[in-house]
Amino acid sequence: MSTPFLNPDLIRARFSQAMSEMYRNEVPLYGTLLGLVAEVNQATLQSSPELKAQLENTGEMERLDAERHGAIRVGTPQELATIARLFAVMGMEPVGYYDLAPAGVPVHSTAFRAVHESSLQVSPFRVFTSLLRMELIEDKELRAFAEATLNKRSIFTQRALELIEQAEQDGGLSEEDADTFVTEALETFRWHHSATVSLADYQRLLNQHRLIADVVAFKGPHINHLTPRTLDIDSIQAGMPRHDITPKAVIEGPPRRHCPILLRQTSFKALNEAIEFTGEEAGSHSARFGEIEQRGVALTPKGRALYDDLLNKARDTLGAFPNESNAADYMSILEETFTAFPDDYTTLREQELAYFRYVITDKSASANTLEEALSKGVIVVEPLVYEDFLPVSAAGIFQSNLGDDAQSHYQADANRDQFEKELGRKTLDELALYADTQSRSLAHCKEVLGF
Ligand code: OOG
Ligand code: NI
Repeated sequence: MSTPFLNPDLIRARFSQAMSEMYRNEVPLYGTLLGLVAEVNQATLQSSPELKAQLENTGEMERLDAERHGAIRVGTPQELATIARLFAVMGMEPVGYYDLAPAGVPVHSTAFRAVHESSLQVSPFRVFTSLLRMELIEDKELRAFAEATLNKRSIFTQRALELIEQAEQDGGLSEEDADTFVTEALETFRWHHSATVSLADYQRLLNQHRLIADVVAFKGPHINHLTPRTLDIDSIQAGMPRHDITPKAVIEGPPRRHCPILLRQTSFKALNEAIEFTGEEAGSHSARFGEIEQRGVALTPKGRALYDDLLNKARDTLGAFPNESNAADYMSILEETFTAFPDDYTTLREQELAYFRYVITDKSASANTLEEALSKGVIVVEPLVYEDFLPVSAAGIFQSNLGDDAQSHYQADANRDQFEKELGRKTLDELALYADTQSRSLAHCKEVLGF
């Protein structure tokens, strides 16, 4: 039966495309970056037929060019709860909880994304969404000012709010309404050249924390970066200076490997942009930056524990926060430390370190056990791509564009319960989602081959 509604996955795909176009117009350097990424991806596919085949088999090839994530920072629980409803219209749910306070950033976050493998294939678009932790503004008077300022703003258009409600009540949006929704929703993420506060108040907020000024002083949660996916992040890191882009000192995440795991990321510094403050005072603000990511296989809890352990070891060995002066040392320590992490898919699977999709190659064949089917080649395994984020890496990305003054630590504890209360629902456990996808693929194989 056909429904009168446009599939939420297609709304998300259209929204992601519209967001990319808006950002390309607003930040031309993002367009430059997309060009570089397309060039490197092309070259990587040409030189690695094995990788090309893997991406074709898993359907990742089709999503590669459309693949990106973005990030926003909201100011109040109401904004967070409504953002969750807005993303739900596009089939995006809050996955994971990230506490950034230990890294000196006064926010906690989740990632809105599609959760089912078939939806991810249509559009893997994700938005890393942070909520300002008001209680971490130490200066009471400034906190009251921030609260009052945020309570005055409304970050959604009237029409967007109406369409969210309509989608909730009717169970979806017609194609025409969906297109209006995309246009209206986009307004929330737009950059504004004018601030809602005076230059003096902006500076008071900035002195407390650059991120607090970014959240409080503007009309809405402008998208602060959009991140394309590359197949070779080391080439991008090396290629950026040739395009007059200066990358951050180190690539976050695991080192370069034969079988990529989790997520590697690099970024370039935020642009300094002219802003008009209230009273027609001229000033500037930097918030928007560029980022590139390379995704690898999702890890099981056991694999993730090993990753966290090795990353901590590498950082302890370095004995300092990775920066320009120790970047080469850090990269070689990281490679050396991660030799303890198996680097072939067979071992990763056998030791239950990573998640895979089981795919039948010959439906007419028979097998008595999974291992038999695998050894006969009747079933092959393909790595499941990691769809989420990494807290230590996210902290590094925040810090690279917030400046050195942000390398403090907040003493506050993580507060997932509070976050979920304000969000209006629970966040999903990302590891359970990968386990579900893996078991669905296995169940299908068993059903067809009858073992
Ligand atoms: C988000 C930083 C984190 C990532 O990819 O880890 C992030 C922000 O700066 O708002 O985007
Ligand atoms: Ni990012």
